[in-house]
Amino acid sequence: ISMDQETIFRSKLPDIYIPDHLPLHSYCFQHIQEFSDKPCIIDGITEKVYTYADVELTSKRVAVGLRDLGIRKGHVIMILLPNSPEFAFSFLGASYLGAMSTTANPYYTPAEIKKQAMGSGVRVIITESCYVPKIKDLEHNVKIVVIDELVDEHSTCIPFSQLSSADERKLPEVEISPDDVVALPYSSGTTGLPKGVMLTHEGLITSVAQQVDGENPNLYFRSDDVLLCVLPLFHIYSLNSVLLCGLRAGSTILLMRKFDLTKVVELVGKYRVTIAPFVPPICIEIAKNDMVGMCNLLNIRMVMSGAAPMGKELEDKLKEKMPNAVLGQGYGMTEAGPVISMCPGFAKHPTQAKSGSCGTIVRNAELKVMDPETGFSLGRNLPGEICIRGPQIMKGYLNDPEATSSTIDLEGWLHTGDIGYVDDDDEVFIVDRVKELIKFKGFQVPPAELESLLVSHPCIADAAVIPQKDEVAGEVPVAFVVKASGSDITEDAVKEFISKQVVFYKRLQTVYFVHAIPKSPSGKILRKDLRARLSSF
Ligand code: AYL
Repeated sequence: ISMDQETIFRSKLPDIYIPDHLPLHSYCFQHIQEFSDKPCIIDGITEKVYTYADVELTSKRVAVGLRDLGIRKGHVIMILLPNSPEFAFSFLGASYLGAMSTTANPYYTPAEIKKQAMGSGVRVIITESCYVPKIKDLEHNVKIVVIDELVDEHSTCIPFSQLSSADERKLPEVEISPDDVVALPYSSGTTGLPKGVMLTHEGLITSVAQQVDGENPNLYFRSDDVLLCVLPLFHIYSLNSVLLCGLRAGSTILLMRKFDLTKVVELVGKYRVTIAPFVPPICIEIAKNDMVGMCNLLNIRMVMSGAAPMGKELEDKLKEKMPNAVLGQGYGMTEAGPVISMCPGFAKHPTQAKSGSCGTIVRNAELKVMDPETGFSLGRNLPGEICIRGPQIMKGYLNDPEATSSTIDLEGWLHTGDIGYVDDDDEVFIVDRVKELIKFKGFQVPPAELESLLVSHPCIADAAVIPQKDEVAGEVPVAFVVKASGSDITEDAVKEFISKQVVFYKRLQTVYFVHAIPKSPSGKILRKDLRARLSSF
């Protein structure tokens, strides 16, 4: 392959200085003197307000508290929480120690939590008492901290207040290198089961800086902005683009536990929310709801959508409804650090983006579009696999060098498994996905996980899971199943077998019984054939 044929796309905005030598918490609080008495986190339920000074101090105390529980540099804690101030304190507390946080959905089933906890070697789980029954059998290996203090007297759980009341003066000096891992979200990437994605201090600082730093930030958050944090912090979109970017910019972060349009309207009015990071299904709900219009959402100046595709039609419809706001998309992938491109309309000196576009590539990074057939890079307007390179991408998958090397090539390009193109105005458009991943409302549904559960059933000989388009969720998983000989298992039995073992959004929508799963000579499921079959039904 001749190198001079490579077409590499870069941001039109100049590269910026990034203080990537700092630990992540120091970077987030670097300018704290400018806003230490300002509200940093508001709990939308309790209405409790934490200033920047409060958040920094409590995070340090939690660091000391975690250390008292035995957490040291390189150790892993699991944050199994809905959006709550304790989520932020725990994440930052672990960072102070040079420890890592793996974040998980509290709605996960015991089996899903266990896989992630064991796989990442978790020592402490921070959760709410209602989720303790799900993790009871991990108790020999992990310490359980609960944030709501409803601990009964026989409980071995540790109240969070024990951590948050520790003496911050005992915070140890920890030597943290930019290459140390600080966050360990789980993602299935382009293939297989969920894996620990190693995001380092340098990587996350770079990603946040690519968004909110510099003379002309691509994502212009100001210290007088109020960010609505309704997307779950256990997912990298909210953790990075809302919490970490918000902290760096000195904005106020308003926490909500779950999406409820009435409550959103109430809080947006009450706290004068200016920035609303959403996913497409939320945009659909707002666009469709006749009760909610611009008068309810008047202060919002920026509506962000990401984590799943948003079509031009939906974008146009929502723009009509919220003429005061700039509406645009971010595009990313957990492994990419996560942000790859961002709407230029969000910049301090904005430029217009087209409806349906995912914005332009972030600064201090390189993007190429690779022809999946030939491996050559493609020029403008030609769709191929989006590849991204830069210091923000993951260090690799935890304990999985093979999956790492099939995702990041020898030249440092991370292959996203997304098909897209860059147009004449440098805007990125995603048109298809070649990887296995299914996205239900932006949540990951890894087909390999469901397939391995399916074939573990004695009545199932073989199985394949693929996405089916869905108007509300974007995509839902459906299964093709080959019955074991002599078995008369029903569709409902298969569905129930799965739903008992997985979080709600991984449940099978439909089961199609077939005689064989189409496979390549090497045994790989021919998902394209199945997708074609699905669209012919
Ligand atoms: P993961 N349009 C189309 N597909 C998208 C988009 C988008 N705007 N964003 C993400 N995807 C798909 O790891 C795409 O297939 O991270 C991508 O490879 O759960 C996959 O979702 C990655 O899924 C932001 C904005 C983070 C977005 C993100 C990405 C988080 C999703 C921060 O500000």
